[in-house]
Amino acid sequence: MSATIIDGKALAAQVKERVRQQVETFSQRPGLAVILVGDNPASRVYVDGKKRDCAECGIYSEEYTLPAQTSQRELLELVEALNGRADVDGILCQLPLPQGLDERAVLRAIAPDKDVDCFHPYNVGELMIGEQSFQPCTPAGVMEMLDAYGIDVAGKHAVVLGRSNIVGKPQAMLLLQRNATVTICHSRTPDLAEQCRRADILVAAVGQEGLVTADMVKEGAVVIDVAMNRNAAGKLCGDVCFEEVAQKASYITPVPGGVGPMTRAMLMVNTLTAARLHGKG
Ligand code: L34
Repeated sequence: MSATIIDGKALAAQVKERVRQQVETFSQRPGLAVILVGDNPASRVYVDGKKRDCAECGIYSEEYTLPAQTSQRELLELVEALNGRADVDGILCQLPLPQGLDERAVLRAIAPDKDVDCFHPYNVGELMIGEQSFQPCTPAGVMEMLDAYGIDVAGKHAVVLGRSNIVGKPQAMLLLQRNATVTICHSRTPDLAEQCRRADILVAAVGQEGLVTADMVKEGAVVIDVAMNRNAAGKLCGDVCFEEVAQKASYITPVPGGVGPMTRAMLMVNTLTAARLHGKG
């Protein structure tokens, strides 16, 4: 069997086109503020992509590029100022933050109704009870991919590799909301390969090149690769050994061109949602 490749780039374009059409019907333009602290080159690429997406969707965007030496206080003051602005519906502070800045405090400072990442504890709590306004972008992008390819989640066994607050944990929640039976595996899981082999849907979000090999995948499983690693040659790659796993899986996502563009597309959806919350729709 050779897997169908899930085209995240094409799907992201469709999602963004839907957002663009919605924006056209709004009385006021949705706005997104993106904060980038320090000079992480990967973050630079992602933030540039997000600004491009905003332009494509007709969403107003502004970027705040701050030096790595920025103080906690300055950063919190910026967030506060953005919280108070009616033209800014969404606020995103790109992670990771440089050493010395308190990520937790910054994420808590963003007004929950502008928290388009869905990282504020209030929104994380809402997600936990299934009443969320926002869905975290990367896990939501994965769900959108499954839906778009007609992959039924209910009753399936989903195995999530990784338990980060950004991906693993919220991904498990979204899968659970859709009636999957969910197993979360992590660095202390003793029988990782065995757990993976039980997965109908396997989501890898660890950040370790070559982690998922073909022997860990059940014949016909759906394999979603969330990771964004650079290999020794400087090439982007995920956690999954793509070529060999594609021989066994029914569906598989590539890196790049898979979950990454979908993460960005879902940010546009969340910004639209925020603008609706603010009465612009
Ligand atoms: N606050 N921080 C906050 N929100 C987020 O949602 C993120 N994330 C993660 C890192 N930090 C964050 C992102 O934006 C990861 N992430 C992200 C976004 C976009 C892409 C990858 C990760 C992406 O566009 N990937 C492209 C390739 C980009 C390249 O050439 O380097 C792809 O095709 O996968």
